[in-house]
Amino acid sequence: MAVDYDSKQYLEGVDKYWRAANYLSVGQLFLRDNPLLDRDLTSDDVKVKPIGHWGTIVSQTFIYAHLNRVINKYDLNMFYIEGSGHGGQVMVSNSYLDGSYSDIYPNISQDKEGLKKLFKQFSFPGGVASHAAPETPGSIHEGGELGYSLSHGTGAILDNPDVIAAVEIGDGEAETGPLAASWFSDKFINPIKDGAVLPIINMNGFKISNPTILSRMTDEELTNYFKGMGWNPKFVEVKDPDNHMPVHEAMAKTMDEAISEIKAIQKNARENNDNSLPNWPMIIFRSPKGWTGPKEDFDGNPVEGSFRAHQVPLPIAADSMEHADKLVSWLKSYKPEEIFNADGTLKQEVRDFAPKGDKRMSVNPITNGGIDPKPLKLPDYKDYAVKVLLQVLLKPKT
Ligand SMILES: Cc1ncc(C[n+]2csc(CCOP(=O)(O)OP(=O)(O)O)c2C)c(N)n1
Repeated sequence: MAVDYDSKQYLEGVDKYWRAANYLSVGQLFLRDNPLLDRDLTSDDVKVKPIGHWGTIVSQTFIYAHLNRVINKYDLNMFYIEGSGHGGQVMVSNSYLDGSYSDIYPNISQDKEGLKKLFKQFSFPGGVASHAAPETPGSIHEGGELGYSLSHGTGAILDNPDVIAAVEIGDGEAETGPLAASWFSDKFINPIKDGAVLPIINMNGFKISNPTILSRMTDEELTNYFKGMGWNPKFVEVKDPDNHMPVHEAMAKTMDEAISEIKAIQKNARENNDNSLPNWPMIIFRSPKGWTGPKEDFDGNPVEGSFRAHQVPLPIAADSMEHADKLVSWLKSYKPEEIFNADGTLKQEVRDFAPKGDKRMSVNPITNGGIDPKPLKLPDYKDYAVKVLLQVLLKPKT
């Protein structure tokens, strides 16, 4: 039966996948045991020192789930770049959901024991980095030093006409010199022989503790700014943080438009041998920092939609369990009973939603040495040895 990728039912599947990625991401931040919360949470279940980032996560998992939808709908060859690389859980959670994480690291199995290890290893001594790191499936971009996401995405699609780089860019990252300059990377993209980049600004309003410049600009100002640099911005906004379906509908429609525009640009260029520079689509996604997380801290200060969401948003740890019930209710808000079977395996419909094989962004060949990897053409370094030194060393003793 043909799948209707625009139906309410399909978008509910996108929502479930998104909730699954969010559950895994919060679990990685705080837990070292009891991954399914099937018994009361004790201090032995919680990390001694949770370290990592929260604020960027949920907007990115939302983007990622919708990229999976368009990969499925249009059979795209796409990979993901996480500009705000510090949300390391995003790519780990998504590659666990699509199965590639367990393929690559079989000890992180698709069951309760694997979930426990997945959670424990994150940002933990001897475990995995809290940034998108070289060991993260699908990662070609570390992100620790903000600013290079768009250049890396553009570099990877040159001479790869079928590939789309979906590049998530933080509005804080967008203030770095390298990122601000890299909007002009579109001038190097030949629509006939290169692929495409789809920049998606994760506009959550904050760069750690300060508001961002882009978030203070109106839609009209942003449109003029980006149009001038050769882009065609489209806006998606979370108007009510607790009402998710309208945002799914808006993002699905906007992603469809963006993919149609990329396809139309490439079709025209390739059929008419037209290598003139088009305005490529991009998406500006406004959402609260720390979306779906705790609304307030224990002193009543706002967390969701504020700078307080940037890193670990609640002071819960093995030796600080007083408010641990807040962590449990936060995790349960993602409805884990709809995501996991009792043994910790993923429900079939969650598995089914993920793209298959190399269509998974976590194992796109681009992110693993390239589509057609060839050794670098390097000169023989010995030809460049400093001869004067050699003469001294080789000079026979008299
Ligand atoms: C070049 C550089 N400058 C500063 C930092 C420190 N830093 C880490 S995260 C961050 C804020 C990033 O904000 P944004 O890109 O909007 O990401 P998000 O809000 O999604 O976390 C900053 C300034 C950095 N990592 N790299």
